[in-house]
Amino acid sequence: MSKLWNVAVVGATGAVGAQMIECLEERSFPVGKIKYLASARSAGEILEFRGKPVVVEELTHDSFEGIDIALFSAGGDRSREFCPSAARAGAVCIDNSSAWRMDPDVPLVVPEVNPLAIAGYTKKGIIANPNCSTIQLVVALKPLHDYAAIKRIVVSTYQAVSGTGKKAIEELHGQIRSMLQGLPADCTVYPHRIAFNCLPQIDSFLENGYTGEEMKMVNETRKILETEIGVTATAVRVPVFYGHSESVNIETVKKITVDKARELLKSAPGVELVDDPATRAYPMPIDAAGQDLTFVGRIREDESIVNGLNLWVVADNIRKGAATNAVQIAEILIEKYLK
Ligand code: 25A
Ligand code: L14
Repeated sequence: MSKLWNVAVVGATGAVGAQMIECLEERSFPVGKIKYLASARSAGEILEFRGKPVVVEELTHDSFEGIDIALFSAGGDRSREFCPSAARAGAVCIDNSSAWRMDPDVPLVVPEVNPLAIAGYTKKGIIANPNCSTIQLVVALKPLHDYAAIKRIVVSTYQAVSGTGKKAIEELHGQIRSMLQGLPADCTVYPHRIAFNCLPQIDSFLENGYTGEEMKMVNETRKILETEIGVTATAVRVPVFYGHSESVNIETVKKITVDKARELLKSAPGVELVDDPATRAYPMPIDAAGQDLTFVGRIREDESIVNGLNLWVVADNIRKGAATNAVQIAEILIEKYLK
């Protein structure tokens, strides 16, 4: 029998943590011992792994003895504080938060795009999972970039509330229920009502007028594609539960026709082409939810420039945008690097 690995899920009670557990189960990850960690608030709660009960423990600096792989999704502050302890105890951390992504000694990995970067994990014992919006963007653009060399990316996102976690999912449910009864909607997670609305703010505003989410897409895309490509982003929250959508415009060095783009995307890893205007087939969050692929459609030439293309890209933000990507990294790690 092949080797089994001891895995800790940090933030096991959250939206992403729960999906990480499900991905480990679905993908038959060779788990030996499993450990669920969260805040003191959730300690003692009983969750399951492969049908057996697992008690949630409080995350402490001593949580990682004997752990081989630690999947983190409990917010950036916890990752900053606890990834170094986990790494010291010998665990490789795969971190979903933004804490380590731009650290030059931490690889930022999307398995379909830059799997070889994983080798850099030895420097700090940490591998960063990119922002959800960045992951689906680079999965769709990598084959086009390899063929035609992208010079500039203009992206606008339409992001689901699940990205913010469980409380935001509950907030949208609650607001819809209240409004249908003619009652006022409570806003606690977001600064304005999200039900039947769009919020052009994700994360806080920075000095340059962009939001944190927008600048993550700029910086992380460049780090993953290893270029100084021009990237500009507008990130918008929409009243969707699961699945981020993106309107993407690219300018390339070499000409790329719609047919060529379709051909490249048809055989691209992790991509499903859904692009048949005649039958009104295009990617939508209701179809992407629960899936691990990145869906691409609405491919058109940008007729306002010489070499330009428009596309529409949709993926499940909690799966490919977070949990699935992290478990895929763990799969490569045990196959190629850990002994
Ligand atoms: O800082 P970042 O990187 O920007 O990330 C911020 C948040 O974004 C989500 C994730 O939320 C994270 O907290 N996130 C991160 N990466 C993401 C990605 N790639 C991402 N979302 C999408 N894509 P989440 O809801 O998914 O998960 C939160 C988890 O973190 C645990 N946690 C919080 N503080 C902790 C901690 N774990 C250890 N130590 C700490 N100090 C959290 O566990 C959850 O698992 P919990 O025990 O705090 O919460 C369990 C339940 O309690 C509810 N709850 C939360 N806060 C309160 C609360 N109840 C009462 N009072 C509160 N103040 C939660 O709803 C949960 O059900
Ligand atoms: O940086 O609120 O991965 O939708 C992902 C979810 C940032 C917030 C990250 C959201 C987070 C984002």
